[in-house]
Amino acid sequence: MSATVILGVIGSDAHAVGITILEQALSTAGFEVVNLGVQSSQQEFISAAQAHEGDAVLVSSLYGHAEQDCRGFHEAIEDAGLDPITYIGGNLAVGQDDFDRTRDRFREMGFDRVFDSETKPTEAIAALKADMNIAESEAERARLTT
Ligand code: B12
Repeated sequence: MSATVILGVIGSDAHAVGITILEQALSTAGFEVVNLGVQSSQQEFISAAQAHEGDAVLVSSLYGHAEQDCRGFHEAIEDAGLDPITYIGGNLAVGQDDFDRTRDRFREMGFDRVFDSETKPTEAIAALKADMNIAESEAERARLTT
């Protein structure tokens, strides 16, 4: 498997731990990971997706300003002639928001999947494999669900 995933924390957000864990888990699962790190702009995600032919773009946001930071992101991706799978995850709203509403909002903005801050890396990996039609062995499937 050689699917390439672009990963980063968008906007002015400096929370680094989640994407570090995600990077390690995705690499271990066999993905090529380009980790942009924290405080990455929309354009940095797009340039990396172009340069590395990214199959998926994973955006992380913890500090509550994801909606502002992601405004126009999917339009810019389309303008760049790209069509990657896009996920966003983390603490996406300020305070104790109703996550169903948050998910709907980010789905409307164009994200293929939206994950809350309780998401385990195994869930993201399983979703990527499903969306990329990457077959999992029975043993791997069992490992991912434990
Ligand atoms: C550590 C921490 C900090 C550290 C960050 C250090 C660093 N270098 O990373 C410091 C002290 C710098 C910090 C600063 C701030 N923080 Co802070 N921080 C935290 C804290 C305590 C833990 C975050 C963490 O590392 N979690 C551990 C990792 C493993 O989990 P995670 O990040 O959630 O990631 C997992 C999942 O969310 C998911 N995931 C994440 N992204 C993605 C993306 C995809 C695509 C997928 C599939 C999954 C996924 O997978 C990850 C692995 O399981 C949280 C509270 C909390 N308990 O979450 C607050 C918290 C995130 N911080 C918060 C705030 C408000 C701030 C500040 C604005 C505070 C301030 N007024 O200055 C600043 C922001 C600075 C900035 N520019 O970003 C708030 C956000 C509130 C909101 N969203 O409504 C929180 C929730 C605290 C709170 N309860 O109020 N913070």
